[in-house]
Amino acid sequence: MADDEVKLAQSAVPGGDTIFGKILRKEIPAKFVYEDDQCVAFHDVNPQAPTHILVIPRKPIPQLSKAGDEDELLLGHLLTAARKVATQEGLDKSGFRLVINDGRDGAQSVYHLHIHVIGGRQMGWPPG
Ligand code: TR5
Repeated sequence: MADDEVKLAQSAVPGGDTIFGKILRKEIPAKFVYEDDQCVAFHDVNPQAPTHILVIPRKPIPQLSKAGDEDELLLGHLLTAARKVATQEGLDKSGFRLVINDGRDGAQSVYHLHIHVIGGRQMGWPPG
């Protein structure tokens, strides 16, 4: 992750409406590569790999640690949607990575839960 993205994440404040809320309400144009009644997926504006797509729930859960037990089915649904997106993008053949950043130490910069679907190149480990 780039240093400026970490700085952005350190200054990001949880709570309130987010840029992803505006995308969901179509106040900001975004081409959805996948959508259903519970979530949408669109390209990350600052891709970290040849394919970098974000899957977000329509329900405005700010971060994974703030999800409730009642969100169990939705969380499973998001993982299923991420799998469908990865397959749709042809990533299932060589593999891919899913990432959920949570809070400051997790370098979360947008406080609307999202799964990063990243692929198209060899990933490294450990993550930065
Ligand atoms: O750091 P976290 O896990 O919170 O990830 C937030 C992601 O949102 C980053 O990878 C950003 O590049 C991405 N992002 C930020 C904006 C944005 C976006 N992806 C698509 N479209 C975006 N718009 C229109 N505006 C952003 N500020």
